[in-house]
Amino acid sequence: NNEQAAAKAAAVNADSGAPTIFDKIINKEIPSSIVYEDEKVLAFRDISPQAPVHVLVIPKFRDGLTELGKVDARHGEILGQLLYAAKIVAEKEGISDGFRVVINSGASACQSVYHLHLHVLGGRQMNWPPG
Ligand code: IU
Repeated sequence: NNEQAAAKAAAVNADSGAPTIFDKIINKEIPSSIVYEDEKVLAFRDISPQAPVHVLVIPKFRDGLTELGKVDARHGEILGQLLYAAKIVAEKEGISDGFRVVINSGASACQSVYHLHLHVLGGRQMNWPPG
């Protein structure tokens, strides 16, 4: 089924430390629909949206930020900046009244790109529990 296929794909892509496609998006070598950008953070529309609004928020400098399960104390400031950027994105997208922020960390959470990212989802009723 879909869930198993996603889990398998995530496992295959498990963190190798290699650069990811997000570096190309940051460097604008690959076009993306940017929603918000500052010195340290980039937010762009997910290529495969799971809700009317589905934006990814990423650090511009990965610097060990491959997955949430591997960050350490020195990443505290950027982690806060990413979360704050998610709030700005929600405001810009007009979903401040209700939205969800998701971080998939590791293969069993179906992480597929090993450059830390927050999913900002909204524009429809979100359900609980997530899959
Ligand atoms: P995940 O949490 O690692 O599974 O999320 C990765 C997301 O990156 C996923 O929602 C993809 O649709 C999205 N994405 C993208 O927006 N552009 C790309 O070029 C690639 C993945 I590769």
